[in-house]
Amino acid sequence: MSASSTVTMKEVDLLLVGKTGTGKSSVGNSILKKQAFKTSSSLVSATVGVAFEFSEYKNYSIEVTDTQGYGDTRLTSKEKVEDLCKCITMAMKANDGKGFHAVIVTLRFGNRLTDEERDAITAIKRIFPGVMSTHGILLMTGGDMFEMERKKSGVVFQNWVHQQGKDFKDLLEEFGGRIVLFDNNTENEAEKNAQIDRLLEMIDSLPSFGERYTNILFQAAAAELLKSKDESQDFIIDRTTLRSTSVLMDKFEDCRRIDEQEDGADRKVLLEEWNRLLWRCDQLIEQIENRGEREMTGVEYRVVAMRKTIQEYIDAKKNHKEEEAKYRAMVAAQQRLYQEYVRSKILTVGLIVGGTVLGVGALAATIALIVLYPSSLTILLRVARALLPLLRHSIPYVLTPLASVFIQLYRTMRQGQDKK
Ligand SMILES: Nc1nc2c(ncn2[C@@H]2O[C@H](COP(=O)(O)OP(=O)(O)OP(=O)(O)O)[C@@H](O)[C@H]2O)c(=O)[nH]1
Ligand SMILES: [Mg+2]
Repeated sequence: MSASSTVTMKEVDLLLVGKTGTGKSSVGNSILKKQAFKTSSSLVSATVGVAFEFSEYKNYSIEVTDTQGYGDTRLTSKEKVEDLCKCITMAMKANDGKGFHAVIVTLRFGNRLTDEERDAITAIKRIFPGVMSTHGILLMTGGDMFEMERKKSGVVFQNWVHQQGKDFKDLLEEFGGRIVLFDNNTENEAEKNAQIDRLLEMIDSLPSFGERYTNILFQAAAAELLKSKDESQDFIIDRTTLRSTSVLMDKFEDCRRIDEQEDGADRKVLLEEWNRLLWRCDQLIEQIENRGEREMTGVEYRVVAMRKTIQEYIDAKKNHKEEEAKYRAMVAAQQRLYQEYVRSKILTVGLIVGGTVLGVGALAATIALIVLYPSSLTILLRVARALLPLLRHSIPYVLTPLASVFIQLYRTMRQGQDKK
């Protein structure tokens, strides 16, 4: 187990509410850094009911609950408020009645604060008494549009906020002055992270000091949920598994993506990451198995399947390592042979050149001697005649080792050429 797997993750459960089309689902996707929720530019609410998803970001374990937008154009005014109440009750149930660390109300830059928006906020305040001051955050989407405006006017966001009318300022006051700008369309990774960081920083400094917002309504919803024990138990366990599975699957996809970018990936780090994932899968499977007799759900089967795939990846990596070691050894052997071949070639050339120089030198010296001292010819012939028997006897002793040296050299050269 590596050090990073022991880091305590800070849970942050967020509820997204607001008027239809203000960008709740897009904000959810930006916070989770994945396409978790369906978004649409249609006037009819794209999100129906509630949906939730999870992610891990830095040391935060984030859960986002996205809700159907307030102000669905298909509903009457009364129906809209009732609809929102129903939707938030569903969100509370989906959250196991634990409550939320922050309630994020979305507004859209460029949209006027309409009666519908005010209605929605009044309805939210009724459902969560006092929630805005302790847990509420206003989030303005359309950061890209604001940026275009800023380029023209030169007014930065905080100043723009102060320039707004009384209605807006009153609303902002209810949120303790907390407002954050989000550009859900940005492709800039640093900006994507910076806006999440700004939001998390704001959540960390809420006057609730990290306490979840739970009121009687939440508890009532939880009590209702827990009425039928078996059913609720299944729901709660599945949800916990779901949370971990969702995060693990994201990490699995990340690893797979990095793995495919063969060149950029640090093999050792990647193998560690795969092992860490395997460890987390094992933990999750242990949890599933420990809760006793109950058939596995589809999600749990996915965890088991994911574990198998991760193990296969790790095995493939290890095999790859062994193959790599074998290949390196083979390359080293070839290099050694090639060096021997080069050395033998140098030796051969040296011997031929040396022999030739010596031979030519000796011949030139003899000729010079005979020319300068003709009488030396007789002496030289005598010496040659005396040495002849000796030379005749020594030929096998000289030629045999010389021949074997040349044969050996020839063999080495052939081997070197074959290996090349
Ligand atoms: N330019 C721009 N468009 C955005 C931004 N955020 C969201 N949108 C667009 O606004 C439209 C509505 O976004 P959604 O996220 O579906 O809004 P929603 O509040 O979830 O809508 P409902 O589920 O219908 O209530 C989509 O076309 C988004 O692409 C943003 O920051 N900038
Ligand atoms: Mg939506």
